[in-house]
Amino acid sequence: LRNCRICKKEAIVYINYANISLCSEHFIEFYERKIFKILKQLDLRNKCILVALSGGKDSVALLFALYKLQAIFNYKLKVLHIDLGIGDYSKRSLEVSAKLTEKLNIPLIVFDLKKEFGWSIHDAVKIIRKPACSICGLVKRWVMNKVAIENECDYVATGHNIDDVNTFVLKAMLTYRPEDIIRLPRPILKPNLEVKLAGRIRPQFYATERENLLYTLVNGLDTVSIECPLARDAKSKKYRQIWEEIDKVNPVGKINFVNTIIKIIDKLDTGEMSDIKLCKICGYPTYSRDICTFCSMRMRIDSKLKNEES
Ligand code: Q46
Ligand code: ZN
Ligand code: ZN
Repeated sequence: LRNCRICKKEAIVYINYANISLCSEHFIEFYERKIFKILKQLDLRNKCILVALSGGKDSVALLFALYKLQAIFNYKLKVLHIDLGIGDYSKRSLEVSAKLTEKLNIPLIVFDLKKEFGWSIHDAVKIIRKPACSICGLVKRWVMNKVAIENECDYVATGHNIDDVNTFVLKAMLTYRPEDIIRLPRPILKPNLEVKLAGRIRPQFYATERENLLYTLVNGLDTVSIECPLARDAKSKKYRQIWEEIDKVNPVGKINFVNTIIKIIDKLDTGEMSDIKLCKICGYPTYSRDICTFCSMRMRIDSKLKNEES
């Protein structure tokens, strides 16, 4: 590590793709600038952003950065924590989320799956034969959108980082899932309130996992360090390791990779959004079907649980 490129003090990090060393103060500035660049594409004055806070490093860093940038953009912040009911992992996640929001003095909305639906993710994975994370992801997306609409929030902000995005794309390519790539999460998705669809922002789209972690450390923020016991996607971990290798060869590769994909899919008109309807059961958006994927799954879980009772 050399000295900070900007102030010449002792550096705490070397950012390989930009070839700069930074001290903690200038790292914070560098990191928040990335978030700023995404947010400035929108007019956020008097808009409400619902931050999805899990208590992990990504979402903790996200909330703290959005809290600091609030003065520049003048948005309102609300925070949602979804209690997934996954044992100690969920208990600790709730604790961390409650402590952080209390410190920042932002009200916390807790959505407890067991209380709201009568089942947790832990219960759902025993019933639905799909990978835990795909069930969990589906539930979280539905809940985030519903809570945002009910609380008059224009956007949901989530803590995806560039490593998540690249791993997702690489996996989709190598397992031949072009439809996943076409639906690639973007840094910004505008709201469509007519069909009760809140917008999405992923302010850390170009931040690495390591930068998110470092941002929580330099700001002295507590995060959940236990791993979710249902995360069994060993393949994704391996794909992540491939990225580490690529990173050694070409540090700008991650950014170029995702930007290449975005450029290509922006040229395709998939017409998907025009096919949007309201689900006959929950009244939230669904693509092409009458009943949304969340409600179909919920019905399956409910009927299975009912059968077990009787
Ligand atoms: S909580 Fe849910 Fe994650 Fe656990 S089951 Fe997978 S998606 S790993 S962020
Ligand atoms: Zn410095
Ligand atoms: Zn529905």
